[in-house]
Amino acid sequence: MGSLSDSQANSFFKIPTIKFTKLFINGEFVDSISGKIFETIDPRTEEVIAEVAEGCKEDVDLAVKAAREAFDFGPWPRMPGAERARIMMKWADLIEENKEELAALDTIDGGKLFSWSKFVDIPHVANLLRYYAGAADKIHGEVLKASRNLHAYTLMEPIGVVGHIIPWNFPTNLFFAKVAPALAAGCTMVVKPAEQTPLSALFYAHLSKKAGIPEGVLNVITGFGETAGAAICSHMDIDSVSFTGSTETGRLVMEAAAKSNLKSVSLELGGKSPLIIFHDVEVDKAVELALFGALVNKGELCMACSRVFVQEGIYDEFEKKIVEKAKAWVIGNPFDPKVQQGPQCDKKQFDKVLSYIEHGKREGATLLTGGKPVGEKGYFIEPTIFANVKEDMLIAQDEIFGPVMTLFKFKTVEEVIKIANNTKYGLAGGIMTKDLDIANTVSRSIRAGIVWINCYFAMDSDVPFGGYKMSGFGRDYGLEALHKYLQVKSVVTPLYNSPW
Ligand code: TXE
Repeated sequence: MGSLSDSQANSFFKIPTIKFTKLFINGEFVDSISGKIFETIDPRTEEVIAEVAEGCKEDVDLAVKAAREAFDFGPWPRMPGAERARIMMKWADLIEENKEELAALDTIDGGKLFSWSKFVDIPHVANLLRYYAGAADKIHGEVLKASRNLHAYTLMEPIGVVGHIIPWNFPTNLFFAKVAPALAAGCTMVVKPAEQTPLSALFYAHLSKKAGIPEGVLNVITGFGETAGAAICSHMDIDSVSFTGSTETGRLVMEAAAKSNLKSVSLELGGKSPLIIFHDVEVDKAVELALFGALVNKGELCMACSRVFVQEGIYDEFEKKIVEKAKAWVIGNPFDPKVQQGPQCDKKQFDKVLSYIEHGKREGATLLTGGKPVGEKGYFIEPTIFANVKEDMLIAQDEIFGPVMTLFKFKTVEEVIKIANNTKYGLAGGIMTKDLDIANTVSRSIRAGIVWINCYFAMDSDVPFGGYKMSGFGRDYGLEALHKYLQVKSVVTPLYNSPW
């Protein structure tokens, strides 16, 4: 149990006492077997928020055992879909009832804007639960018109025990992007939140019990990637792993799956997404959208438009206006409703972003604004914009994952498509134009899992999301995600008087 010191409390919000810091296994909060704990740090202040149980391989084994029992013998996979839906809906209601406290946990743990967590993320995940609850009693196969006098049909069955590995940039959204469809499918699961942001996942586990999710169905193991995360990926009794994180770790996840029981894997990895702005748009609108797409969640967003391409006719005006706006961007305490950008999630990310900024300067890109840390304490970084960026520079190729935008000037449609696709990633892309033909041509040409036209980062429960190329494979959201947690069984019987 931990609580925030007075220095961490602030005038905008009374920060709640941290109630849940233990592992959640088989419906109970328990210490880790080793008794080990780790500290979770407030990125606003660099102070310790709480000590959290550190789960390792042995704890993962226990959690998987509980999930396996619940899958093989428990009620969850066997219950009518409508009953699973009822419980999921109840969970959604409980989440909304506790939205202030939950939002505060993500803000102190990860530096997210409190208002965004409270008014965007939490209502969104409650609706995501309801969306998948609505699907839980509509999971069915097909009757097949088989030849050779056979009657054949398919059953859609839950894939089994699943492992979910969650990153720290969207601890709430990504928890439910994985847990909600898996629950609807009838799976049981072990979730490992990121070590930087373990607190809200434990609160969600508590509410899941209150909602009536049976013991063993949802287990949460807080801990580190190299131990608890790796144990999930190589576990012989986990049937599928859904991972969101870095491309490097994604490789390790796949490797561990291949070397253990060939569990199925889905990976949602990094990005270096382009936003392409054509000269027929209103410049002020384009500036707003580009800043939003690049700086939302302090740039800790896998689909951030970290590369912005502007057509030459409006480039100069765009550059001038975006620099003015970026300079006026409000950085500070994420509980303050006026603040637009809180701290980076942790010291590692803070250092990573600053080192890319230094690299960009050394590579010869022009630093138009930003580039420096803000304040004495906490992991705050100025919104940073580089111009005169060459497409092969590191800052144009690597995922920086911070408030850093690279700006490019282009002339033709053909030219911009080529440069926009010159990346190993393929997560998202954006286009701004009033020209329908251009919008349709460019959206088909961008090699990415989602393309936004005249908007950016517009997510919806029903819209699948995931990567092309080294941004991964498999989709979260939409009915696509439900299918990750299902497998097809074909059932075949002979017809009367057939040769069988
Ligand atoms: O990621 P990791 P990190 C990108 C972003 C960021 C970089 C590094 O560019 O700067 O990755 O972040 C767990 N087996 N993204 O180091 O390591 C880990 O505990 C199993 C993009 O934090 O991928 C955490 O729960 N699991 C991204 C999760 O993986 C392991 C979001 C993510 O951590 C593991 C986050 C292992 N061997 C980072 N090692 C996005 N796509 O949104 C670590 N983990």
